[in-house]
Amino acid sequence: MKSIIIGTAGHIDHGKTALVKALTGIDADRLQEEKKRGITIDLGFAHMDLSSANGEALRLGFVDVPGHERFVRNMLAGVGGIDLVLLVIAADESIKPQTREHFDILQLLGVRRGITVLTKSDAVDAETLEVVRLEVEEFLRGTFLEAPNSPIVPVSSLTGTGMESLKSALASAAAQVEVRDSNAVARLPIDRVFTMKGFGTVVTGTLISGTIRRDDELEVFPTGRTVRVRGIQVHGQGAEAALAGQRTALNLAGASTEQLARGMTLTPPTTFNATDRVDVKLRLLGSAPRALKTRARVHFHSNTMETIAEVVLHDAKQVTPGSAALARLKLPAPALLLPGDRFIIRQFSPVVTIGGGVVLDAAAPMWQNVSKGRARTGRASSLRDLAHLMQTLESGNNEAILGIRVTRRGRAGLSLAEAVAETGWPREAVLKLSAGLVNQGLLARFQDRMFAASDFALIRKDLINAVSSFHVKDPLRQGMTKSELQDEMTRGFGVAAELFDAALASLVGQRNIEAAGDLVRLPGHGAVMKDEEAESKRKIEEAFAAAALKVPALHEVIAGLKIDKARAQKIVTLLLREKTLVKISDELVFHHGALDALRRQMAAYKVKSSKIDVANFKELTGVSRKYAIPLLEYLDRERVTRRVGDLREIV
Ligand SMILES: Nc1nc2c(ncn2[C@@H]2O[C@H](COP(=O)(O)OP(=O)(O)OP(=O)(O)O)[C@@H](O)[C@H]2O)c(=O)[nH]1
Ligand SMILES: [Mg+2]
Repeated sequence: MKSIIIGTAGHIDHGKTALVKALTGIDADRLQEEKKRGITIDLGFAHMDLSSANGEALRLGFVDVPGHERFVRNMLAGVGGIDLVLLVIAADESIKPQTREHFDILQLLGVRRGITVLTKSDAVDAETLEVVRLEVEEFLRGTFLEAPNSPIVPVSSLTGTGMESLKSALASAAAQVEVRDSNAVARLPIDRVFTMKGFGTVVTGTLISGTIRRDDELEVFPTGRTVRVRGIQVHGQGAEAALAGQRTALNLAGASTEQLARGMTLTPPTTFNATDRVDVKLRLLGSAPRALKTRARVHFHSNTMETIAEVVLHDAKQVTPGSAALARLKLPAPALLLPGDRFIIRQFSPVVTIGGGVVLDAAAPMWQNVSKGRARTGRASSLRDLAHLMQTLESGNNEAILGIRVTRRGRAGLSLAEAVAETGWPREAVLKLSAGLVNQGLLARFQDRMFAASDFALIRKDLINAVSSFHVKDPLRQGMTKSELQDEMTRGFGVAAELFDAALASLVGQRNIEAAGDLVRLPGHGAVMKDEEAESKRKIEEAFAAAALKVPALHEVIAGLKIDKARAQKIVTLLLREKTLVKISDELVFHHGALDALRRQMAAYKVKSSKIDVANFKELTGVSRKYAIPLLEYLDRERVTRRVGDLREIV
């Protein structure tokens, strides 16, 4: 059975609630105060079954909204999830302020279908009814409710006149409504919270996408609490699952009514992130009293949520009435918003509806990162990037949107889970789009992370460059370690390990780079040491080994070699890195064998005495004071000895 949500809209007292009752038999005014005052204050709900002309069974859920100008915010919490609208205009009053305001809101929210109902037809004569109909036709010209696509149906809820034509108009409009995607990620904006005797906490809302099943765990946004679905009712009847487009009541475990409120949203756990900044396309109504300046604060309404937002215009200082702009909205606290979400803005004071728009990006980068990973040539170029980004996000071309979302992450890439969180698309949909882009050579995917193909190509070049310049700088080493190479690449910007590993593996696979154990090098750089250098290396090592603790001055050793000083210095550095030689002070370098022998001497001495002074040390080792002091300090550092006054304790 197809489920459709129908919202009412229109000026106060024009007969919305009476119409819903005439159709469904249900009085949607459920509050005592509403009954007492005869007006609707908060949202009301009703439902009915209908079959369409072709026999399809339809389940219609009604959201009845208040018309009073003071309760527009309640109206806004109700119209977020509707599929079609009944625009209610009383024949005896025609178009009034909230007729206009509600209709503006419907258009800004992108409602695409509806029926205009002229109520109270019994209260006017045929001539007046005709005049009002003409006025209304004029009012609706060029909009989604333009006749004859959307009919104008005169009715009387009092006498029942016109109800049958309204039902058949409803059935044909409902048949045209596209079914919402129940395979998408579930999202239930909460519009009511209450306790039910014997059940506990109950929340209701219109399930705007996905499916919720009994026993599902859900995350509450923005609080982060986890709740469990104990029971489900759809349109007032027990159900195993609620599907997108259905009025849904959930009996929840894990939260009390105080911990839940209208405006919160339920989703599968750890799927989405709340955000306090969104990039949007914003339209200011032609009827807005004044231009909207950048940095202005407005009331912000989306789905059932309401908050305050600061509007920062991307490409202008102000938006004039009737025009549109790209903007970033800053929220005082994080909220769950996704691309495609519609919103309404109302002037801060006095509170009137001035515009609305659509969220393009709820994972909007911070300003300073707008052109992350690329050379910034100032705000102008980042604005161009941004305009391009926004155009793509607005285009509805999901492949291009995924492409741009991946590309802007540069070498950090975008994981499948992050893509789901940014877009609200199910993982399978992301996988499919990503496979298409990989086939076209635009993206590369390594494990669960996607990268722009151009970034993959660039990092391969950078890897080769880094290894070649390593060979130039350090010609005597066989290669650089993978972690040195990774550090070199990561300097400055984050590089995902998946990208580094894949790029290196592909270079090794194509023999652009050679891997030997943990070392990587350019092919042919394995044994680069020339004979002369190898001989010099051996000479240096031998000179130090032979000298034991009475080491020669480094410059003397170097002077005795055939090669130039700079090369010799490199060889010494190499020997130090290999730990063949050990530097114990700026002046003194020893062969590691000599130092090992010294440790053994100290261990042997300890048998005789656990303490040693400088004089005894000189005697034991045969070195002068110039060597003894640095050597003892070295032994202290190595914790072979411990200094106690003038003595050393051997530990
Ligand atoms: N004669 C006549 N009166 C009607 C008709 N529909 C509604 N009324 C009366 O108009 C008054 C307002 O009707 P409601 O249905 O409460 O109006 P509403 O649009 O829901 O008002 P709010 O929710 O407060 O905006 C009530 O006294 C109704 O009895 C109709 O078709 N004919
Ligand atoms: Mg009402």
